[in-house]
Amino acid sequence: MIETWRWYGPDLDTISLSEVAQTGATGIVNALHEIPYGEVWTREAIAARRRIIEDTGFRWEVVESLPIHERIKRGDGDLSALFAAYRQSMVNLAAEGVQVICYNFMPVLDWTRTDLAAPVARGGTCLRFEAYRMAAFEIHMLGREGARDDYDPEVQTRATEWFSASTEAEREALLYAIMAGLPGAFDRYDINGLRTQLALYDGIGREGIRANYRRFLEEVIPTAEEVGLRLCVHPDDPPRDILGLPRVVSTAEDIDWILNAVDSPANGLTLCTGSLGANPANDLPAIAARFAERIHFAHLRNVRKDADGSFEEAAHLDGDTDMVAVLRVLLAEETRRKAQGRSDWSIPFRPDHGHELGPDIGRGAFPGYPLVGRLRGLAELRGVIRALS
Ligand code: CS2
Ligand code: MN
Repeated sequence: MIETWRWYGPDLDTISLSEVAQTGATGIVNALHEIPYGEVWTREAIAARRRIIEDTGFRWEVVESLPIHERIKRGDGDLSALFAAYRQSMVNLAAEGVQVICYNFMPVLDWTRTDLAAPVARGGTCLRFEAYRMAAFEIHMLGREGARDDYDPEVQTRATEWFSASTEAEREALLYAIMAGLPGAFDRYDINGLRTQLALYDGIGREGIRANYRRFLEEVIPTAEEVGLRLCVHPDDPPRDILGLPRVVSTAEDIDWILNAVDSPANGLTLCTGSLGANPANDLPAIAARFAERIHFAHLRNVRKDADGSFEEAAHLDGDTDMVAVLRVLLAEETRRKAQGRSDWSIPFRPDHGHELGPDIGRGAFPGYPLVGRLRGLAELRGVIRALS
């Protein structure tokens, strides 16, 4: 397995590549976050970033993400220029030697949490999704019609209690946490902005989003095949509908649909054990085994779930997912690829999120992306991999 580290680039990340080098990771996961969604990543811009990465002794293993414009997800209007731009960025990345592209197909928001610094029992903080806080946001702050139907009466009662007692600052913090999932160059909405974005999805429905997704795959996968790229979709986080938006990358059935919509090795999966793991129906070792051939990238992270749909990010080997079993599946897949004579048999993975620990606190890393917390995760995973190999 190739040990990688997500780095947000020279302008956005507070962690330097020389610090990343000390973690032992050899690969970098990076994106040109400064380029607005829908615009071409030029060969020059990619080459400049690549030089920075390679000059510090790393390889740029994976792009995360090459973002998909909301209009593509909504199937809105003439999309030919957007598809052409996406393909051109892919061609430019391939020309610069980057072979794996991670993306997601979540409408409006990327990952969603209600607490960015929830306390962990022995100290440090983690990201947490609290059902009643999400309910408070949707029902009392956003005023989304139908939101009540998504929550148990008990959760609704707690939501009302929280909201009635909350200060302006606490509500602001909740909005900020919910909007925090999109680091880099992105739109961060206020309540009205979010309402507007949600309204644009009115009437599209699950089948509509799936149709738009199929169209995207049909537009880009042939190019990926031509230039030797592997695309890999990142699952929804959390893996269920939120804010009334249908999500189509949440379960084994969804993944099966996607991989068959355009049946090509270039159409693959980012196995994010943390995202998928937040849905009790998702059996991670089973999902890893079922789709092993198409896993081009792994995000390894663990979650601990509560009965009401809340969950928090546990340490990498704790939580509800059997990480050792997942790694056993991935290592077996590598052996299979090697036996086929593939030169790209080794699967890149990264510790996807970590707790803020000790010196991380107050350092201002992107939520989920501190130095020490991720180093702890990487080191634990490295130990499991070494032992299983
Ligand atoms: C990441 C996602 O921080 C995370 O949880 O795994 O934000 C991921 O980068 C995107 O969904 C991929 O497009
Ligand atoms: Mn992930």
